Amino acid sequence: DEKILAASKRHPIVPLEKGQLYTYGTAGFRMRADLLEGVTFRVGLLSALRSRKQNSQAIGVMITASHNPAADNGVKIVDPMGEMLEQDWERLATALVNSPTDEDLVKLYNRLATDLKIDLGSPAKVIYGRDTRPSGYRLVTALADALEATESEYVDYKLLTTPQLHYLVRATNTEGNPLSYGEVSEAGYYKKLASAFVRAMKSRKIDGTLTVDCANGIGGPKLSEFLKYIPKDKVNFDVRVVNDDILRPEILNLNCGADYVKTKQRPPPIPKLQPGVRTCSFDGDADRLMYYWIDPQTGFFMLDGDRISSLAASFIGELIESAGLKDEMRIGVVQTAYANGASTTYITQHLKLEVICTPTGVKHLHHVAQGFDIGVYFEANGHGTVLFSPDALLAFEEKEPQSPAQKDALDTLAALADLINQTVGDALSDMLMVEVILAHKRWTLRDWAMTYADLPNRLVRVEVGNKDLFWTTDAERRLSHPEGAQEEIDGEVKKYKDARSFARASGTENACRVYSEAATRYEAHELAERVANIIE
Ligand code: NG1
Ligand code: ZN
Repeated sequence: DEKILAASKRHPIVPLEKGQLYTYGTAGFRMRADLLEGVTFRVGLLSALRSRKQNSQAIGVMITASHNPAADNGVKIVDPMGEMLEQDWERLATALVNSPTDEDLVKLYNRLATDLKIDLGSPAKVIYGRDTRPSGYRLVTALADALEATESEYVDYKLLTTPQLHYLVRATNTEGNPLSYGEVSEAGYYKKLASAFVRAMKSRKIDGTLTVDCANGIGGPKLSEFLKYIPKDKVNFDVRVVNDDILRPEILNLNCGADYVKTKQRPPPIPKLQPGVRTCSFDGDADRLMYYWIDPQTGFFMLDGDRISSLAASFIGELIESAGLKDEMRIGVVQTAYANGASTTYITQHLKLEVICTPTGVKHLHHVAQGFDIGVYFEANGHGTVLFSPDALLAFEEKEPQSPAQKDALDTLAALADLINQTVGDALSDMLMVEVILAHKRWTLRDWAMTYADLPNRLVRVEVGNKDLFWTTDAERRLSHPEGAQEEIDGEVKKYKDARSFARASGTENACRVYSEAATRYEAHELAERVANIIE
């Protein structure tokens, strides 16, 4: 206790304004970096408890604020199989971090150990990494102090993308067993992806150059490193890495990256995008992906998370059919209320696949996707992945192919299951998946874009006095509180053809968001304004 107390005094928590709490939200604790040192120390204490509770398996801690500005940072915990922290423990994280004094902190730490029957004498292991933010170094020092004080073993992987840390956690905990996820090293991650990429391509050709905008974040150097692992004689993958300057931290996510492209609906101004060039953007910690190009005839066109999701679902659906596994495999797509209605219609009516809608936040989507043999999930913002069940993996390995075409389909499915990050959305892995699919289908981005036409839509942020007054039901598509608000929204929606609109409190900002879709751009905008007026 004395060690923890002394260490805690070196990393004091900054008191927030009266009535405000630090909260473990969808992305862990995320805020201005200068508030985070004490928070990170306390997260270190919790991760040590979590490891001891999970039979001494390794727990991950990632220091990143993703697509947020350079002055922010964040800290989140990764569970043993590389998944997000179990929801019940988010409450514990919030409680521990908000302990008013160092003494209260130690008391609560011990109480949690007693209540949860955690043996503080058992071994604990925590592994961690950080993105390129300059504040990250100070934060991992606080984290290491907590791990020293709790006598936990730890490994500092230094600079990593968020999905790499998730990979390393799972690889660490499956090392040497039949379900091994891969070599426990950053190189192991590259080797696994490169080998799966080559197998999935199987001498198919990739057309032209792919330009990758790395948001001036950690994705830049990691992508360049990965490219060295691709055998040039097996795959012709011509990549141009841009916005990969991590030496000037102030330009991280500035006028570039997946979030910029999605919210501004335009390409980064630098480097100037030439018409016809296939391009994609990562976000600052490389877990989100957006594809786009400038069509010489029609201008800028963006392929977001909904498009990646429907592309993956359509391709995997076809492979399952060719592999003769259609009757055994349940394929499903998981979306949130922000998915464009046209994508949902395309997946259900054209691809004839099941779609489930969940609340915002990838942990919800991930959880539902695990219920399928093959579960495809993406948020419209480009964060997502495809999950394969143990039964699906076994079928790809063990089914006796009846024809060369069937064998090819089974091999491609097995390669995809290795290529696609099974722990969390991963921009690098998702990008390779998209490249594989386009090469197999011999599609350009234009062909991909032709699959369906998005409904005109609008997303607005609305400042409200108290966002906690807004309660939702039906996967956030309807308001149950304040009373009468939903009836008013319904009244407005009814006035438009093919329209849909909903309002909800943001989980990451102090505001509400209103989303609307309608038959024309003008109507979608007008409807959003009207619903925003109801909420204000
Ligand atoms: P909130 O602030 O709860 O709307 C946003 C994104 C989510 C998700 C989280 C975490 C939108 C509309 N919402 O959530 O998709 O990614 O941030 O990063 O894009
Ligand atoms: Zn991110």
